[in-house]
Amino acid sequence: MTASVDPIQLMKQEVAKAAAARVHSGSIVGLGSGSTAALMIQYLGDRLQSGELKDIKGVPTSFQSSVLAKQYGIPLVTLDEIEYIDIAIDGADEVDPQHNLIKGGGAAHTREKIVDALAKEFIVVVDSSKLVDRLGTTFKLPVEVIPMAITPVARAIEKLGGKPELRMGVKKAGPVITDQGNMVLDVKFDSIDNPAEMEKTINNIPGVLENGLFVGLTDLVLVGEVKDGQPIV
Ligand code: ABF
Repeated sequence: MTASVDPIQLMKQEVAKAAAARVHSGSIVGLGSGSTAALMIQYLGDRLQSGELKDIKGVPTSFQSSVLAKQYGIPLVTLDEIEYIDIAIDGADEVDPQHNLIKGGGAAHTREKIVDALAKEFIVVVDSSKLVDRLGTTFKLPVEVIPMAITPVARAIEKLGGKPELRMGVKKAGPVITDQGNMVLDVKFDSIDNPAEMEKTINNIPGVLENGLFVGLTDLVLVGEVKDGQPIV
């Protein structure tokens, strides 16, 4: 009996492979988070192992991506040791027609934004379900908040028209805690008409560390889809 392979998983693999193929020897690479970026890290490791790719260094966007990089033999550097990042490859939760993003489904958007914004080339890897006409339609906006400020920040967000919910962890045993030791509010807005303005307005609330709107940062979006049971990029 042949085990059937999930076409969505196959498609993620194809997108991740296409992105990893764009990395050149000698590059400093921002290593994104999430399941698609995880596959990309694995393919970078494969290319290093086969000798096709040499001398790359990774800058992780999360604890998850640093663990994977170590597992697949990608040497890591910190931002204190480098002057620039050549290319960053990361996933997203929503992508609008201008290639603005909502990120943060994995609560890693603060580090992701630092790394992705420093890259000369920022490539986003998604499946076609992430493409939306307007940000905020299918996904709530993640906002990382310093714990002592969670209540005033939630009130300030309600005044902006948002409905914040504290993100809870597995089995709702407690709140999700980010790599920085903070909490996440997931905010439903009726619509995010001006993502650039919303990004700044939310980040201006005292106690907010970073929100998941990534505006004007994306250079290329690689989109995977499944057509007639076959994955394509
Ligand atoms: C990270 O992983 C996040 O910013 C985004 O929330 C998520 C996307 O994950 P996946 O590729 O698993 O859909 O990039």
